[in-house]
Amino acid sequence: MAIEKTYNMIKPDGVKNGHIGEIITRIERVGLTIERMELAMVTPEEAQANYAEHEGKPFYDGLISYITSGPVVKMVVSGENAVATMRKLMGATNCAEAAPGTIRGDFGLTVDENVIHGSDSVESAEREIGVFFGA
Ligand code: DAT
Ligand code: MG
Repeated sequence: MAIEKTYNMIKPDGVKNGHIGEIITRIERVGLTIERMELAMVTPEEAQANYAEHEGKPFYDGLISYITSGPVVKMVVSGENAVATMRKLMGATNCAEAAPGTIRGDFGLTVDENVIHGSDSVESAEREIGVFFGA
């Protein structure tokens, strides 16, 4: 058991399609705590830093232009096993494969507009929180 922090972000399609409230409800309902939250545009610099591991992949340019295309909701979420718990709530990367009842399964249809971002480890979370909220 471990109290962790994770970085989550409701992506431009989630904001545009009006799912902010429902997603926040799911995070609170499971018992996690939203420590910080801000509606903002992602800058190209932040996008490149967040997705550095995907540079050079065929979907990279589309990913950067999508994530910078409209406002997002940036969040620091904390609680017991927060990283894995948020990944479970999010569902599989491709919305078409994400189970019903998950955020991606319920609010998206494709892999390139998949509603929400979540850190994949405690180490990634620390780095991503630094990118989006500063040290
Ligand atoms: P996750 O967001 O589940 O951690 P990831 O880190 O592998 O997934 O990829 C980051 C984002 O890149 C993902 O949320 C959507 C996009 N992406 C991943 N694979 C893709 C693909 N094959 N085609 C288009 N976009 C993709
Ligand atoms: Mg990832």
